[in-house]
Amino acid sequence: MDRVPLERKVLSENDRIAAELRARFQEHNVLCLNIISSPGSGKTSLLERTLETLPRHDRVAVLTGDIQTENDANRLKRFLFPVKQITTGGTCHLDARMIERHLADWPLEDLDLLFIENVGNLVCPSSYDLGEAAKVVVLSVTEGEDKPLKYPSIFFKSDLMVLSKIDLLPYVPFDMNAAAENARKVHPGMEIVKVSCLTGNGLHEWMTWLEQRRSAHKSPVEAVS
Ligand SMILES: Nc1nc2c(ncn2[C@@H]2O[C@H](COP(=O)(O)OP(=O)(O)OP(=O)(O)O)[C@@H](O)[C@H]2O)c(=O)[nH]1
Ligand SMILES: [Mg+2]
Repeated sequence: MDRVPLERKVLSENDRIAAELRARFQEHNVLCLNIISSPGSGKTSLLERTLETLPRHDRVAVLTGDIQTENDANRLKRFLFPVKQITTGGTCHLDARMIERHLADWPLEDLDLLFIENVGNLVCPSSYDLGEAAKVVVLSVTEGEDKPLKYPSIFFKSDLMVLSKIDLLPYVPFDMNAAAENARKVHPGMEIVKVSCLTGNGLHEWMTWLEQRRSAHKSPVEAVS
């Protein structure tokens, strides 16, 4: 089969499984967020700071994807929430089948929030729907403010851009306003938070965004009670 029809077939099979996952997340009221960035932008660090802040009784879990190693899962397990590593063995993105397989022994009725940390890559993960309610793209200040223009797909598809490592701003030439402008050229009205996982600056804005998404996601009955 030619490459293009084959790719199309793979993506439509992925979309089918992702639609099933989305329906299951909705049925059980699980908010699923798919966190995407280039390697090393600070996805796991953001999750570490998030899990550290959330109350222990919160029904939160993480699936974290990498090509190799259990490193990220080991970092995140310290916070005592359920965490599983997905090692893709070479694939540059997670797909819906991997999520389905790794959720098989996690009853969704026990969860309210599922974070998926995608494989570090700004390109491939943007084509693979994982059934998430929203994608979140992380861009660190060491990567250059032009990245939303160079990799528009992921910025277009993400609800939120987390500008990370802002503690490094004194040391790198990075124009925050230009980065925001570029992101909003690709995705008008895109929400943006600026954080440092090192100093904790801006994490409050991220947690506020997260809590707003969580309460908007709850069923009307739950939200009232
Ligand atoms: N200065 C600074 N360093 C940070 C910050 N957040 C993360 N880092 C560092 O950046 C490096 C990569 O962070 P990770 O959290 O592992 O990044 P990641 O996106 O999960 O990386 P992959 O999963 O490999 O794609 C580590 O050395 C972190 O300590 C930050 O806010 N400020
Ligand atoms: Mg990571």
